[in-house]
Amino acid sequence: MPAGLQRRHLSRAELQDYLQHHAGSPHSNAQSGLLGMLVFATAAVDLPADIPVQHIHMQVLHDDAAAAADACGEAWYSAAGPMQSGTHSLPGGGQLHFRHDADYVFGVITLPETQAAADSSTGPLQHSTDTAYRHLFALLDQLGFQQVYRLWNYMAHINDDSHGQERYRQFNIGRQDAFLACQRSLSGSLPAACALGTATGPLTIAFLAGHAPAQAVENPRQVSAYQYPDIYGPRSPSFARATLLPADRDKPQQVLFISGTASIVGHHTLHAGDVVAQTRETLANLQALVEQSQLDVGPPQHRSQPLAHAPASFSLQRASYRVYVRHADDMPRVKLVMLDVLGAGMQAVYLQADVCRSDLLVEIEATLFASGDGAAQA
Ligand code: 3EB
Repeated sequence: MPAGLQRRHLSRAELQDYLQHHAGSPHSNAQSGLLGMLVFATAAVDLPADIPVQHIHMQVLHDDAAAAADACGEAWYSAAGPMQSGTHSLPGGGQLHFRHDADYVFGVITLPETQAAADSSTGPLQHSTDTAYRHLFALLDQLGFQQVYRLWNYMAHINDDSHGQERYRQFNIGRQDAFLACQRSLSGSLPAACALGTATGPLTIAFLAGHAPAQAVENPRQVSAYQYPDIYGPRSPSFARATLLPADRDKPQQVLFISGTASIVGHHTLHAGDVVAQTRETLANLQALVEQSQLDVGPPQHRSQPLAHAPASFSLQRASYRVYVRHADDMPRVKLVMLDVLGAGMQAVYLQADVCRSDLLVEIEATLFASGDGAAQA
């Protein structure tokens, strides 16, 4: 296996095969390099005993409606020696599963929203989010992995109101409180992230962290999310538009983790009600981010200029995309734009999800490896 971090798309057949062989039993080969997985499926999933799996209750969308009841996933691998797994019980019936080698840690927190806050005006989602993030940061401190590259946040009914506040805004308050309590930066150097709504399921947060310093990348077309004005909620979202994991001697590839990206320019939603125009605007944002990441590579004194001999470059054509579509019926139109802009070779998975502003119809996230071998496609 090549050095460094690897990502692999898992088809429904590969997922079933994997889960059948490993459900409930310890992973047969502790050296296989598997850090953990994300699984998108509306059906129940038999979780393996010692591999962290984030199960997201979302419908996978196809052009062909007959291919309903589907599932897919994404697996993360590293090759830096023996793996170790662990599980912590969290208050309120939650769990934190993690697995790491010498270089990277992947983990999944699942926390039912049953926990009552001491202050009864605070909703359970805000309280659970705060609890989840505090435990996440405590684990990273304990294991000594200080660089968080990517966070995946999923919660039910993201656009519903409760306790006088939209649930996504409650999530943002809980997240920011935990960042503050754990002395984490609220601007500049933040992890890439996504935050999506499901129809059902507990709050679930997956994370990928490591030792190698990553660089946060912001989008020149957008106000940084952590600087959003308070018309979008009393606390701004704590994430960077992307993170860049530079190449080094042991890890010859750069990796670009692009956060959930939508039809937002400045801080405004553009093209309300027009899913095709929103998809095109989102792809323009992704293009701007990839260009910005090339400027951000290299020693600080060169950062305002593209590197003359950057080791490799990212290509939107070779990225792996996850496309969250609010209305399942919109999927074929969104896919046509993706094909039109990116070409027939593009790799994307489409899911039905609620996006965190009710006027957003689509959100796209992407992972890019600067050379071909890190982005093995199934
Ligand atoms: C946006 O640009 C769209 O709260 O972690 C995208 C990615 C979005 C991450 C988060 C939210 C988050 O504001 C929403």
